[in-house]
Amino acid sequence: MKKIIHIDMDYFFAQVEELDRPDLKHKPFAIGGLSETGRGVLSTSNYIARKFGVKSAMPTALALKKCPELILVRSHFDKYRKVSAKIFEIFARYTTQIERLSLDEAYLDVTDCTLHNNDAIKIAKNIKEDIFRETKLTASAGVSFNKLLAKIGSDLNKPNGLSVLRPEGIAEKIAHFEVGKINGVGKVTQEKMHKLGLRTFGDLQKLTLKELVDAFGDSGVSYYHYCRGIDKREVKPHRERKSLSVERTFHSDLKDHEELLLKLEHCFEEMLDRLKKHQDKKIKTLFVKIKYSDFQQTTIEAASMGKLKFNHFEKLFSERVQENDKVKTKGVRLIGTGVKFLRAKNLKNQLTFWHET
Ligand code: TTP
Ligand code: MG
Repeated sequence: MKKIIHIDMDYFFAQVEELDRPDLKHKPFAIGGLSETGRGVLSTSNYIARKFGVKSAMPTALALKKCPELILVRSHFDKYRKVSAKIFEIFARYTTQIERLSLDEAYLDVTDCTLHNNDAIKIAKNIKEDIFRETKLTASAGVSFNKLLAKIGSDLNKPNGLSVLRPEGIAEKIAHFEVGKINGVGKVTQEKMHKLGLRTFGDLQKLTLKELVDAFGDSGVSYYHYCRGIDKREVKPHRERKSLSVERTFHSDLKDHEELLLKLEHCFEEMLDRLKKHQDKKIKTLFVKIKYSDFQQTTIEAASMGKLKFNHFEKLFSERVQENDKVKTKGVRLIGTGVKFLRAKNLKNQLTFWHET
């Protein structure tokens, strides 16, 4: 049987900000802001603000309605990256089997860890203590025999919690858990389950495999096992994403400069949208990719110049077109914009994490 720990920092961005602003500790506050247009969403909030119904990803304006006293604090990703690097360095003292889920969250497979008599609960306690000693921040941990239950466990008594879910009689023990706790059951699936009268793991346990597959497709197989506390997924040491790009291929080769710029701008807009998920990473390089009608391909790169703007990409493209007129003679079959992220540092133990420049 495997020994898995899931660690998740408590109100992460907000807790980090508290280190520099102890005055915030007893007040409701959130990370995020209002743009000039009155829009903007919160990254997270402290537990005092949560009592008012303030949540991650909530529009700031709505959060202020729920909690007029809410103090808004700007985010400082460099600080969060530094703390994140520290906690992953701590994890690496215990195992090389680390799967990074985000800046503040990871699965650790400690099945082969020789420290603390290979006692997973003691290991989790020690990790939490190391984190607190070295960062002054609290984390919550879940200890169990698979990923699903370790993750559920870390959320059971946040903040500063440690929960253990043992294998004996597990299906009964988890029968009262809400279906939303299942990995991959998001809002949409949750609503679908609710409509079918499925609110808890116990409700799911009453269905046959076939009934679950009929209702939820392939995912139904996972739900069948998850609702009984069975999860065979391995902890996968994380490979850091190195770049992100969006490209378009055309049915007929394009030659018109203005038209190509328009397509390039569409790529850029979609890329901006997809980059929202990667705000924790630093962008090192911008690039434009062109594939000509004869399949010859070229990439034009430049160092990042702060805030991403379309005219940086436009310039890269236009300069290349001026240099050689393949665009006009051959035509273009694919165009795209992309960014490369600051490279993750490769440590002795193969763990990658972010370092500051
Ligand atoms: P979470 O671990 O989901 O939340 P949290 O650490 O703030 O609070 P909890 O105690 O419940 O674990 O996310 C970690 C950080 O990721 C969070 O501090 C801010 C960021 N984040 C966003 O920017 N937007 C989001 O929608 C979410 C969920 C998180
Ligand atoms: Mg967290």
